[in-house]
Order: sequence, then structure tokens, then C-alpha cells
Amino acid sequence: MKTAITELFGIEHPIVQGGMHFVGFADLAAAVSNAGGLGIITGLTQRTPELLAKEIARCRDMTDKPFGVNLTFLPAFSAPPYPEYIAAIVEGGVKAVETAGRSPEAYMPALKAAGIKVIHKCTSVRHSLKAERIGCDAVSVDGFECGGHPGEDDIPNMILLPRAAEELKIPFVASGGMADGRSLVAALSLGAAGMNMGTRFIATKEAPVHQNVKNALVAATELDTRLIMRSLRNTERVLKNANVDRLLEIEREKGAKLTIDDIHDQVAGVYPKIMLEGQMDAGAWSCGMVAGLIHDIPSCKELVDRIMDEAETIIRSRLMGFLDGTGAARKV
Ligand code: FMN
Repeated sequence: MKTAITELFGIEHPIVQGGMHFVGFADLAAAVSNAGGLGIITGLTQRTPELLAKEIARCRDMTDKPFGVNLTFLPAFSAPPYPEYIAAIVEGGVKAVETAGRSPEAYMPALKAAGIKVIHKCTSVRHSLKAERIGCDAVSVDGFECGGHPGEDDIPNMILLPRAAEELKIPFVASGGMADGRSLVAALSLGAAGMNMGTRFIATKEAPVHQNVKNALVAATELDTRLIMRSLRNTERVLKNANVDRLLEIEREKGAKLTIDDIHDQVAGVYPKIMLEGQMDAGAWSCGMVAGLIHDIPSCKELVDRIMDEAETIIRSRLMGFLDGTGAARKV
């Protein structure tokens, strides 16, 4: 399948693996890229630019296919040394960067000078248009269903994607709630040129996280995510657990007076405990509603091949069947 996204990134299938804190290590990025998608190393999971340079080198040892790095721009008070992280990306010869969080505008000249393709993750049409204006090559349009930070507009992909298609000139991938061939065909129908998956890629053989995390995703249903930090305007969709219940209780008690310090124990430094040690109640961790569509733990190649096969069958058989009349007999 060729789309604007496969051509932009030089990949075989229009499937991107979104940056994920303490999940997006070289092992997962290389596995996704070897499967024909675009694997992405999560830049800030590496504590220093030097460690990111090593992680990029490790990924290059595992794949000769294109892969990218995610740079999440955090609020200014906790800014990591972004220019040094970008230097590590440029020197590592990486040609794709997924930016997220605040606008990457200040860093666009450095990224573009190095010939890097930039895909910015946005949860609204207005932010997508800004990304286009500042020279991003593509957008990852992240609907309300998504794991992580869905923004504050609460627009699901059924509306957000066609709205993005109405306004954008640059290509975009659909992000949030994507799991299988049905998701890919739906995303293409709604105007996207591919899809980005986060949560689905955690439940794969190569994702370097504790088995408890993968099992939790298989066990979870679409009803099991919660939105936290709404009153801080830093909304995050997470998988419910005992500590998330406690966090929501604190949010209810404090109301509009809530500060990040009140929920420090539930959110600060919990990712290594969950992802690496498998302490599933240690705190809040991002997870999409798509958990309800995750029923197994395949390899990345099995997953990507299955998605592409399923997408082709849906297009050639199911959809064409409706046009040529043979689809009328289908019950589903
Ligand atoms: N997005 C980022 O830009 N930076 C991150 O550090 C980041 N960490 C994430 C950690 C986890 C565990 C998950 C599930 C998502 C994270 N995301 C992050 C968001 C994903 O890149 C992606 O946009 C999102 O998962 C898409 O929704 P889905 O989970 O429904 O596929």
C-alpha cells in the first residue's frame, strides 16, 4: 500500500508507532521498522542526550530501515536540553522526528536544516493548521480516544479526522483508537494517509515492558480507562487501578484548588515501576480506550502483517462487495 505517509518516510506500510515513555526503547522501534512501519524511540525516556545517542546507535544495530525519535516538548519550567537532544538525533542520522506537546516552532530550523521530516502530534484542527504553517511535513491527529494526552476539546476521531482532512494540505495519520485492519481502512476513508498506534504496540512480543503490562492490556476492556488531571488542563487518559482511584478521589476533594503536588505520589516517577518492574498499581500510566480491542500479544511483524492483510480484505472483498451487490448477503 502506498500513501503520502509511506512515501514521506520511505516505509513499506502506512503504520507509525507513537512515542511512549518507558516503552519506546530501541527494541520496539527496531521491531516496528523491521515489520515495515515507522518505529519511534522516545527521546526523553533517555535521561541525557548522550544516552539518546547510544539508544539511536543500538536501534541502528537492529534495523537498516528508517526509524524516528519522539521529542515531547514539556512546559518551560521543566525544559530538558532540547538543542542537545536534537544534536544527538541529527548526528545519529535519524531522518524522522515525531514532536508532541508544545509547538516545535523554535526547533524547526535545526530539524529542517538536517533534512529531517517532522510529524507533529495534535489533538485539534487549529493546532494541526499551526503545525502546517510552521513547516511540519505531516501531522499525527490524536482523537479523544487516545492513550496519553487527548487535549481539552474532547473531539473523537470520527469527527476530528474528516475535519482535519477538510482543512489540511499536508498529509496526516489517524492516532487514537487504532488497532487493526478495520482501523486502517476507516482512517483512510476519513482522509488520513495512515495510522499511528500507541497502546496496541505495547502488547507485542518485542515491547520491552514487563509481562504484567501486556497482560493488563489483554484483560482490559474499552470501559477501563479514566481521564485524570482535567482541572489542571493537562488531561491524561490512563488505565484505571487502585492508585488512579485514589488520584480521582483527591481530585474530587480538592476541586479547583488541585495542584500537581497533591497528586505527586500517583504520577511522579511511576513509569519505571510500572513498565520495567510490573507494579501495576504503582501509579497512573497512559492507556487508550483501544485496550478493548487488544486480545493477544503478537510480534510486531505478525501484528503489522495481519493489519495489512485485513485492510486489503476489507477493501477488496467487504467494500467492493457492497458495490457489486455480493455484500448484501453479509450479516455483519
Ligand atoms: N506521546 C508522546 O508524544 N510522548 C510520550 O512520551 C508518550 N508516552 C506515552 C506512553 C504510553 C504508555 C502511551 C499508551 C502513550 C504515550 N504517548 C506519548 C501517546 C502515543 O504516542 C500515541 O499518541 C497514543 O498512544 C495514541 O493513542 P492509542 O493509545 O489509542 O493508540
